Amino acid sequence: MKLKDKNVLILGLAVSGVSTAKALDKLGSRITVTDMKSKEELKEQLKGLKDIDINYILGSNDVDLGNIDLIVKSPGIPVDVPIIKAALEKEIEVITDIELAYRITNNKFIAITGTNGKTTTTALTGELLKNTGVNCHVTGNIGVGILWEAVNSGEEDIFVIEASSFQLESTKNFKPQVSVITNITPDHLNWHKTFDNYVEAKKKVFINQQKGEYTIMNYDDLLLREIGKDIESNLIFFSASNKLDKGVYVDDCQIIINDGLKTKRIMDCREIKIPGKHNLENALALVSIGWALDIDTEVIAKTLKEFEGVEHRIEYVDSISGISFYNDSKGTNPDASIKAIEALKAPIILIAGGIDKGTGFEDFIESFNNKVKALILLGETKEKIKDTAISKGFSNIYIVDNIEGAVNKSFELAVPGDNILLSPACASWDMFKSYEERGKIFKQAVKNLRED
Ligand code: UMA
Repeated sequence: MKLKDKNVLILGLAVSGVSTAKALDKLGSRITVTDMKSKEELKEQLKGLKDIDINYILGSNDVDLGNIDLIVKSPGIPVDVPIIKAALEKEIEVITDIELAYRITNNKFIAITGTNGKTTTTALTGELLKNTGVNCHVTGNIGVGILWEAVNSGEEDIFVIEASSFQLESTKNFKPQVSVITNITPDHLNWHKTFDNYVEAKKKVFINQQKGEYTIMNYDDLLLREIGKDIESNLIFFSASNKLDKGVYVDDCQIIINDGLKTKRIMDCREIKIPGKHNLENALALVSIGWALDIDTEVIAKTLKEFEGVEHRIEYVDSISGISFYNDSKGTNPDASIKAIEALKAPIILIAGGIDKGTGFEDFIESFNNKVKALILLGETKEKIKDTAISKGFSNIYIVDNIEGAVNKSFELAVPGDNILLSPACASWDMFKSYEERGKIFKQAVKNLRED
């Protein structure tokens, strides 16, 4: 795609916007940047772009679209904001950064999406490729924004993308060599409006794929099993609970690849370092990716034996007076937090709450299943979660103002042998810049507790 001298509008100047601006500058575009935030609020971002010639419209998204050829929107901006509606009326194309990265490179893309497990599976895939000696970029919904990496990549590099539903929603030609959907449960309903819209966005990860490309999906997710019926590319199912006639599955704790004619044992699943059933599913997704890419199965097994997990995902932090702390700030929806509760031993003191994404908390509370002995709540959803918990008969609940208060309260309630788990079941944006910031503040609070 030719971008030299094109008038490109970057909508949103946060992580993705900065990366997009630097990349478009390198490609010779004429850049306009708009963000609702003021110059003062965007001080840091502007500092990083000071050497680039950019026409800024800050403090509102009130842009004259007259000469704009293309809009690259930040993933978090919903598609129904006035400026996007106006652009679409004028038939100006609106895309996200992963679509543009796909258009400007000839590299191989592996795109991983799903409600949960996508960060871990993406990180695992990055490790797998590194272990085979391939130069890869682990990016997308994680990291510094894909476009700056795209304009600085080598021809043979592989892009391993954690693709969010927000990013996928505004793709058109995007076609990875390998796509993965780990699972789909309700999330981001405040943004997508309906579960169907959310599912449709996720499906865009494979929608352009054809024979010769691979789509990998979780057979144990009934919705994905159904979606798999209409797929044109090579479909690989993986399953933690069912023996498959063709696919990747577990039999008597052994991970098996069945190509339809013969089976091959890959490893004992007890050798996987990262804990929990959900991580077994992530491991099976990885084995499927390795199979699709024809990677030596010993390298796949080695990767799973060595990988220690990602920061903020059921991350062990410390143990003080026999009480262990786990940071699962990446538990940004009920399903993710249910998996964290399942993965840890009882008794658990759970810290939860954050922004309201429109999902219910019934299943989340039901998953406590006598494992959670106390619930500490903060953030926008604290009352909503509290009401749901009480309606389900769970009443040992404490409301706090911030993470430090939550850590102190949980420690006060704990006895040796307890696990204190931050797994909010909600996104962080009501109180923090990101789940990473929330997790780091949690870890700092635990550190302060130790020092006290
Ligand atoms: N803005 C406007 N007009 C609007 C709305 C917002 O100008 O109408 C501006 C805001 O003032 C802000 C910018 O747009 O400055 C926000 O853009 P953004 O929300 O897309 O944030 P980025 O920092 O660019 O981060 C995005 C992803 N964020 C979201 O999708 C919400 C990051 O994923 C991603 O790492 C980054 O791009 C790099 O690609 C984070 C995330 O939380 C981790 N993702 C969600 C999740 O995992 O659940 C999907």
